[in-house]
Amino acid sequence: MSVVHHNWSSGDIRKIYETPLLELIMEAGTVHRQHHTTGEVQISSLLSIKTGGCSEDCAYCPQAARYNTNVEVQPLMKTEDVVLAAERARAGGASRFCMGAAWREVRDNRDFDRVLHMVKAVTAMDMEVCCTLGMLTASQAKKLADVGLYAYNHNLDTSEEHYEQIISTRKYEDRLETLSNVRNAGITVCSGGIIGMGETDDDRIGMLQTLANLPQHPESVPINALVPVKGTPLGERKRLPFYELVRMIATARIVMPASAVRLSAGRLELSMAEQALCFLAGANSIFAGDKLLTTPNPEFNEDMEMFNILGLKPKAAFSTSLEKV
Ligand code: SAM
Ligand code: DTB
Ligand code: SF4
Repeated sequence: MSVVHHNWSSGDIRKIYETPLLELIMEAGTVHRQHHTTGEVQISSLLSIKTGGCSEDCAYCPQAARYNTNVEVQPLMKTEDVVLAAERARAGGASRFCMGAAWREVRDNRDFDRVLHMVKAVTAMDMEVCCTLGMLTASQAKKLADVGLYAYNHNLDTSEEHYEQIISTRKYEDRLETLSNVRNAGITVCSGGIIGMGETDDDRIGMLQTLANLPQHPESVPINALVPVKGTPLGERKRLPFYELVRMIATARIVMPASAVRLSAGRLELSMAEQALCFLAGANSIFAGDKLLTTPNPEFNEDMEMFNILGLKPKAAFSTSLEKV
């Protein structure tokens, strides 16, 4: 039985990461079966509640105001419309609903009050509600916890060393501080990253090491393949080779055995067989719906067909892994 621990050395993780691929997938699959119900994959739904016009300079992001992309700026949505979108998502089998805002940080203003109402309303629908709103203070995290927020997404995105090549308008420490504010408020943590941004294997290993050595593992670890968007500094990057994605998923599964590992952005380019390998390697969640935040995602019906063919069952809300972290 693999044990959840928090003192990973980079050498330990490198050894796992460098295991021959099929062997690695099998090892990750074994760990997965020890901690999770196999064949269950959570369907999460994403909604961009405030789009574009962001002041940050994240090199991958189509929503940064400074890059010339086709994203149309949209102000904060109305609560009723968010609830309608959550109802549609739930009817399609989603048990988690994630609301994203293109903000650098949360401000204590009327928009935040509206988000608190949205969280309350969707939580009352018995879904795991997740928000990703940028940096949070301890008191803002507490307000979100008080209205019942289940999870907060805040990605480390890459290693501390590579971070400044990707974002200059905030520091890695700022990210870690928000994660600790979220944890201390009693909200579950969702944090992962993006691969395919020109990082080295050491950067990937470093990011996993930081996540796996947090005092408590994030309950949820999204692994995104970069979606290159024209107009962003990373818009001309070549697509990430699939075998690097599956290697990253398998390594994340082994170092954080009880966490949900989410096969996130970048699924549009993957065949069903490739996604099946990701599920064997321990991925147990996808974002479904034909749009992520601003970029396309596979058609809902295609995903349902994949679930049927592979014999996957959508995971219910709030069911935890077989061993608590
Ligand atoms: N503004 C908030 C923040 O940055 O934390 C929340 C929204 S932001 C769009 C959420 C995450 O989406 C980012 O941390 C990044 O990991 C992911 N993301 C954004 N653009 C992406 C892209 N082109 N490809 C893959 N992932 C992307
Ligand atoms: C995460 O790690 N991936 C999701 C979610 N958390 C918020 C977002 C992916 C966004 C991809 C680019 C876009 O659609 O704008
Ligand atoms: Fe803004 Fe978030 Fe995009 Fe960075 S990733 S530019 S903070 S919306």
